[in-house]
Amino acid sequence: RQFNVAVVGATGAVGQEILKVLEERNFPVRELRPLATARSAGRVVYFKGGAYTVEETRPESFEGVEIALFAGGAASKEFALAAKERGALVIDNSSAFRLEPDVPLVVPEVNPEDVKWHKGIIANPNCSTIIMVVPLKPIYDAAGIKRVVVSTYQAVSGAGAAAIKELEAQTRAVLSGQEYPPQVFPYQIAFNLIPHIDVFQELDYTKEEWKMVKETRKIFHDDSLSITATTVRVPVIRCHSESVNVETKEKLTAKEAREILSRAPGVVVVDDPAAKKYPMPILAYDKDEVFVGRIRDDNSLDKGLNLWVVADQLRKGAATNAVQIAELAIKYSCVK
Ligand code: 11C
Repeated sequence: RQFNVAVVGATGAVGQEILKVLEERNFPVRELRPLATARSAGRVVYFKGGAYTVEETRPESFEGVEIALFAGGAASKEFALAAKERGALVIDNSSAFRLEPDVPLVVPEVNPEDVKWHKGIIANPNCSTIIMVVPLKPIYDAAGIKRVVVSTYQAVSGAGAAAIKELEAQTRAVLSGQEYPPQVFPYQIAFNLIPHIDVFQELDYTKEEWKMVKETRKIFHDDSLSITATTVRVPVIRCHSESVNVETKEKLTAKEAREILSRAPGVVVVDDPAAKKYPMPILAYDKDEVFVGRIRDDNSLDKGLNLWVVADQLRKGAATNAVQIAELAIKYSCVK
């Protein structure tokens, strides 16, 4: 069976990646409908050798659409329900529906079965959450998890295509001694770090930090999981990195964790300090796997591990995870 597929936000950083992933995985597309805001309508995108003119997203755009992949942003709140009402299965990469009780929040390596109870919308988690939970899952299953302390090093492309331009242009400007006032970020990002992603909320944590806490609990169906996060923007174009400290319920040595992780789906262990092998953004670029290294026993805890995790957040953190969800929905026969 083939499907009529809409991609909403097709010209953005995530939308472009969705088109690429659909093509690479030979997703069964009968008809492709690339959609975007009025500002981007008329632009041309490419899929399987064909050129497609992007149309402005309207409620009627979803007539006959069976799967609607929303890249994220304001379009989800505006059009996801219109797509759902017209019978499309919405796979949504925005934060609009992730914590709604009747919307599954899915990472296929962690909670694939949750796809089965969807009521028209399945949410794709935040990129930093996805990248963390893929390697946490095998540890959770082997030893239980009591607490996670995570600090992120997030690439500018997480904030969209305009943010990439800002880092590139600002880096050139700073190197030539010129001013380049920040537009996307609150401060200069070139040659800097900004410990502030999304808006500040309760207890002075940012929304990005709360996403990592609340989404992880929902994906694991475990409200007892203690998680605390600090999320930081770094001057890297693509691929998020995370320092993850895990306190397990049962003892799991670094050696055991390395073995378990090297067999885990979606994970590649790169961990050979003597040979200077560890994950880095330049290694994870354009890859679908989550790379894990620097796996160590926590010297300060009896049952603790340290991990260094890197993944291409536009792929596994967004586009690939969304397309994998669509593939699962087809496999479980839950697309109308
Ligand atoms: C960032 N994680 O890197 C954000 C982008 O909730 O899907 C994704 C925001 C989201 O800025």
